[in-house]
Amino acid sequence: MGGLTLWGHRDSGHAAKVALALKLCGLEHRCEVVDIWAPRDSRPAAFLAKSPPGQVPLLEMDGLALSQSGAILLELGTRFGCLGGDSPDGLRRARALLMWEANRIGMCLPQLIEARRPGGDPFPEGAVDWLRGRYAADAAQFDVLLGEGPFFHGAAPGLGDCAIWGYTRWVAKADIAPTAAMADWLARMDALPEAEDAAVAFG
Ligand SMILES: N[C@@H](CCC(=O)N[C@@H](CS)C(=O)NCC(=O)O)C(=O)O
Repeated sequence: MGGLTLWGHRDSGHAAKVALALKLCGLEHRCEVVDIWAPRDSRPAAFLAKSPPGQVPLLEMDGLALSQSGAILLELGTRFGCLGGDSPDGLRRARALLMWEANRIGMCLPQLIEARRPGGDPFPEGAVDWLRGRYAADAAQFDVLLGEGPFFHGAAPGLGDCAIWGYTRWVAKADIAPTAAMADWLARMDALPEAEDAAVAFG
């Protein structure tokens, strides 16, 4: 089947990053839901055939099955010349922000959210305190990286904004306070009609 198909789930901030990028780039696509809380073997065979780890997001494009949210964002930006992918400087900025997000915010916040999920596996003693301490460092770095803004890529949102939005929009679910700069940036992001759409892309 041609066109773009994004497999995701409403609880996946990683899938939301890609949904937002697709919308901001104005790319027609369809969304398919995978129940990430169901056993892996029960997920659709068509999905598992293309995503051996059985994880979302997975983007089908031109016969390719693309995984890893950051890699998908870079593919979209460069292939379609959008969200900073259209210039060497924009792409350099995107790469740095995506690596930072994956190592910091994108590691810490999903785990803090998971630690509070009713029915989730308990975390080892001390793990949540360690994650909260790590988040404090992430939040300070967030403010420095955002700088004068208004977006991480300057006047308009780019690939880095999509990546960082995926989980920072759920700081309350992690029982964490945003910095003032983060709260202002989140308000700007959430005011984008594309972000409103991406937030409900999987129901
Ligand atoms: N590093 C991956 C993370 C992918 C990931 O952890 N996906 C989760 C949802 S956020 C998932 O599919 N979980 C179900 C499972 O692992 O079985 C990315 O950036 O795309």
